[in-house]
Amino acid sequence: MKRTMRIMTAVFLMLCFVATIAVFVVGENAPIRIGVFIPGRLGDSPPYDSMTDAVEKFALRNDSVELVRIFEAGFDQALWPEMLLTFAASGNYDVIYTSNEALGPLCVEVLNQVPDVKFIVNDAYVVGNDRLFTTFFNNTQEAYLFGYMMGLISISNMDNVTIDRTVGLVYGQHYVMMDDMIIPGMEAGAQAVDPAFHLVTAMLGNWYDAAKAEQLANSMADQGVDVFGTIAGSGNAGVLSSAVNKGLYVLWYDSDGYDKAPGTVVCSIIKDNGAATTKNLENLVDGTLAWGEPEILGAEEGYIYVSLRDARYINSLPEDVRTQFEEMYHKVVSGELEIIVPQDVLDRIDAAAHQ
Ligand code: RBF
Repeated sequence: MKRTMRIMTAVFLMLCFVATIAVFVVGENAPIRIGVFIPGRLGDSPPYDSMTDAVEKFALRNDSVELVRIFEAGFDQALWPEMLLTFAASGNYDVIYTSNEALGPLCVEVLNQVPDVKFIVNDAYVVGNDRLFTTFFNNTQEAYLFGYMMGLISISNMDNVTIDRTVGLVYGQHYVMMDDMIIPGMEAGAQAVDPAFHLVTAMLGNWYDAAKAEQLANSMADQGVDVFGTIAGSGNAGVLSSAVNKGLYVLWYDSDGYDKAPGTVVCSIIKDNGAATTKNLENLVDGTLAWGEPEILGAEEGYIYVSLRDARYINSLPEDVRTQFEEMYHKVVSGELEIIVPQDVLDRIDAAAHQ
């Protein structure tokens, strides 16, 4: 009898031990392993930098995720499909976080080949894949606010502005969001100040050549451009130096750029990639991320904004410019002036992932 009891106790203890190990190894407490795939380089690309910062911070304060690796794929886009496939197929990640419109279709291709991985992609829009979540921002709205501020500065009494109704944008490459949202949105914003405004654009052809970007900005200045936008990754530095040398102005797209060139960068229109990334990770951990159902975030939801109380903004711009801008800004934030993402644009971005 005593012996039977001892055997039963031993078996019971062993079962407890095995169960504990099992919970520890494969149980609910195993952290979600995250990989970050940067289609480009970190350091000068606002959407990638803010996304990565947010993932890093989230992983630091949250035991339920583990940031395994941040991989910079570099600027040769021909290599991205193979790099993304290898990254995903390594088996090291449960969820891969990445960004930009071109990555939506690339992730779908990888999902068809690698069964156990999921993707979250900022700045992309793909409907209906239950292992893919995309967050899209209302860039038409952001660009409209940007263009409106460009126009106001260009007709202001600030130093060195020209009489031409001309503002300029240097951008990295063609893609749907650039061609059908950012460029037309920016021009519409400037034309809301004065219909005579014209947005001069120049494509850099890559996301890194600052010397070429400077030349492009210089020749724009020769055409009467006095306010620049620059959406060119590491190329942005070239636009900045052109504007600094000529005493002209730059508005910063997506992130806080005032300190890059005080007095030259006179306004930053923020797109809060970091907040969106944090929210997505919270939903991932809670199990509430709406896989397959893209979301669109804009100024009404607080994801596109200008810090109106920032001393660097206040000190960089005359009061009348700020007053006029803020009137328009409040209309956009409150939804009184509705600037929506055209459905045909969304459909085209989505369609690229379903070919
Ligand atoms: N934006 C950057 O700031 N740096 C980049 O290296 C960069 N590479 C891009 C590559 C492709 C193929 C595409 C479609 C977009 C890229 N963007 C890049 C643009 C980015 O996704 C976003 O549209 C802009 O930064 C405006 O928010």
